[in-house]
Amino acid sequence: MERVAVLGLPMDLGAGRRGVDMGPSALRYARLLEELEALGLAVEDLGDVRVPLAETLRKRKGPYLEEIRQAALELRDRLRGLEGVFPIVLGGDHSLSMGSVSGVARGRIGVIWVDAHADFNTPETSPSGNIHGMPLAVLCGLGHPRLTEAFQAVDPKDVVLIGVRSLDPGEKRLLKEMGVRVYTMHEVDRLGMARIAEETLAYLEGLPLHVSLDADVLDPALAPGVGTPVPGGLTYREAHLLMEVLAHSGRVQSLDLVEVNPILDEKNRTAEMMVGLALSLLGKRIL
Ligand code: HAR
Ligand code: MN
Ligand code: MN
Ligand code: MN
Repeated sequence: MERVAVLGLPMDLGAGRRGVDMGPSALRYARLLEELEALGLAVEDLGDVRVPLAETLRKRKGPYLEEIRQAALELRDRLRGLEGVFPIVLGGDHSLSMGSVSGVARGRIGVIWVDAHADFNTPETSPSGNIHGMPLAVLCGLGHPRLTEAFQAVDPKDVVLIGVRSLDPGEKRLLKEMGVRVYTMHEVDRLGMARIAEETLAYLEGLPLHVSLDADVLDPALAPGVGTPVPGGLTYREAHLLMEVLAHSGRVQSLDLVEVNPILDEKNRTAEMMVGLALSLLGKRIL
């Protein structure tokens, strides 16, 4: 039986607004563990990685680089200790993925970053200064040295972005310079998700895969519980099809579910959507 380990990181220090620290609870409340078990998987909840509450840091202004670094390092080390299980990391803002990707990489790894944003800013290009807009750049070796020295983990050529529709000028330039493969919503419309999923698997041929799923890739009509909604996102079927095709490859070995903000959500719909997508990625089929 395939084994799954669930690990939360209730952190919102990297985001511009509060609330994604409650994401892990919302995802558990949406019956992630029970539904995975119903698929026949052996599931263990490893609890949450400790992270300071934003209120305890109030005297200082952000961006809380050291606190985020520390929490992501702890996540990295917890994941490094796991063997023979499929980890699902529950966020939390997307800066946690610096730790998840570094923690699951055992040598070369392909990263599929499914997001309305590219999260490819550096402190120089970021308009907001928010660290959750930077983790993919850090993983590719760009950004604050305190972060790149700890988390540089992937070759930009081993990264595929899907669902992108909001880029800052500086990160646009960096993505092109680094040769990252990007399927924007324009390509989703023109090519269709089936082709994008197949091309992604072919492009990352031979590599074990990590999927980092940001809730804001979904259309905000489906997933209103996010801090930075962008219109024109993935439909229910496009998102599920991507997960189903990736599942069929048998190569995905780990998953992040990030940026769910229950405060901004409607009756936990966004967490429920994310749980449904996780199930598809772990092999749930219609027939
Ligand atoms: N690009 C913007 C910035 O850097 C917003 C990106 C952060 N939002 C996210 N990440 N939810 O995917 O500030
Ligand atoms: Mn993101
Ligand atoms: Mn995003
Ligand atoms: Mn977001």
